[in-house]
Amino acid sequence: MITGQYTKKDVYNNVKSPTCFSAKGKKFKQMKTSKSQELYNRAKNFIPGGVNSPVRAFKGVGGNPLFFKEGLGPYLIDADENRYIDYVGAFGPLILGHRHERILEAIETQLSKGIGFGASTEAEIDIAEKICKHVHSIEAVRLVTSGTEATMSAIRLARGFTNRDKIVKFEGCYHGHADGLLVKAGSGALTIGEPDSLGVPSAYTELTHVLPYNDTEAVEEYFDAHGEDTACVIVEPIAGNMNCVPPDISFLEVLREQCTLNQSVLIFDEVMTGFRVALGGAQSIYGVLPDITTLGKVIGGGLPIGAFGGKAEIMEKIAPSGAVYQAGTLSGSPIAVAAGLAMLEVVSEIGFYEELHKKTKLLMSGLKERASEANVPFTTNQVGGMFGCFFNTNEKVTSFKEVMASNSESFQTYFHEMLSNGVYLAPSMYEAGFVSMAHTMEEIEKTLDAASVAFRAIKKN
Ligand code: KE4
Repeated sequence: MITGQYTKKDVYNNVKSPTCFSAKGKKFKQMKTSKSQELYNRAKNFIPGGVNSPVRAFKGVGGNPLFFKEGLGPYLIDADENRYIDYVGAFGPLILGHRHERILEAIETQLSKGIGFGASTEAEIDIAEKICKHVHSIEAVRLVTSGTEATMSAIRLARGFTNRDKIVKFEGCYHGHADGLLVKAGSGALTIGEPDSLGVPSAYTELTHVLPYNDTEAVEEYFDAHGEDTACVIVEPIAGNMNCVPPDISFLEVLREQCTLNQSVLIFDEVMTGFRVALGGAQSIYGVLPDITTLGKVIGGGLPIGAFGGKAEIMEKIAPSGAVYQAGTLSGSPIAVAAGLAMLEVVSEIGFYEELHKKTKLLMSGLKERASEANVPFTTNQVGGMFGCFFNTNEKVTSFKEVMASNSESFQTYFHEMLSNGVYLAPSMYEAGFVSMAHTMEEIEKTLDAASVAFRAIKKN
């Protein structure tokens, strides 16, 4: 069994947990979070909104954000020494859990040789080779330092390759905060109710066409009208920023067909799904290959990284081999690459994704069981170790409209009940959840007990 490299005693000995639950999931005590509150008040003096990324501010769930000080395996420990089972995993990168031995070792080894050189290293070739090996549509890849840089660069490349300006994205999908992509965006933009950001010139957004996710007719109609002016389509092959909404296979197939027909570039934004749902990413599950893939999160082992890669004939347009400029001071950071290489080694072990899928499936079916025991309308979506939970319906959720119909009230109760029972979920009903390889049956059982308390609280409201 591949698990996180931490021992239970590390978690239980050095952290007192004021919250635990009886076998029946009865909550004993509330969390004390005064230290987080104090830090939040201090943070607001120096940081806009007191956070360095909007979704962390708890705007989507109410209350004040927690400040964390430590992670260990599947656990997070906050400033008040409360311990939580973590299903955020830094929003996807920590597929092995916190402080995995192999990642720490790789970072320490690299640190002993140097942090960065502003010049090329052999390890960058190694990770590029691995990415090309595992993601079959990628023949050449450029490393950057965030998902936003990856998608922004991929779009510039698609425009430079096709000499066209129009782009297509999908409502509720989030591709980072580059100007032209902050149009009906998901994730934090949706959470704080600003899917279209202030400060983005209309000249940018006029070039961005937004279509409904999973709507093949809308795609065909769009291409009939604008196909020859369209540089690219960018899509999350599994939407993870309007909660978790898997694609209808026909949707991805029509995108591929229409882009080929119209010589537009198909970009799969796999920043979240890359090496998360399968070794070859979402594209290897659905059997639809894009022209460019963007990556991030998992490939950096938790350190700042992004990447965009694809067909050699497209990638060679990128400077210095081509005329599409793109650059980055810390691109290919030796520390991030060392962590990423260690990560890719562990996730490519036989049976890794099958085991992660199995654990996540157990959690999903357990949640549905507990919800129906409490008579709460509830459903889940899952792909590999990535999942989404929806209230107010027992039907499968396949579109942005259905996500928006999900009950935010119930989600907020659920979030806070789970939190006070030692389970940390993303503080927004528009985020996906993540199980890591460090989560064991013990954490899943405890999560389900906490969920029983939460579903009963929803029923009572
Ligand atoms: P970053 O620039 O945040 O590294 O990546 C942007 C991005 C691009 N594409 C996809 C599919 C993504 O999910 C993301 C970032 N994901 C969000 C979580 N849903 C980041 C969390 C945050 O904004 O704090």
